Amino acid sequence: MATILKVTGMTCQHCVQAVTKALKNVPGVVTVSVSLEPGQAVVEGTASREALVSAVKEVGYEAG
Ligand SMILES: [Cu+2]
Repeated sequence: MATILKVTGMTCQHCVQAVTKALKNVPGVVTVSVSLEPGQAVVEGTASREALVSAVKEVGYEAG
């Protein structure tokens, strides 16, 4: 099941990598695809949307 998050605050590929890494560390996540433009993350796996959003916030970006 894919979860699509809108991610704001990313300005470059470094940000994309930081968000990708944070999401991959959430238990239950299988694959992560983050794009800068538009700011979005597509996450496959069993992690809850809530857990994904808080992982993104922890590294300094906004997600919803
Ligand atoms: Cu950046």
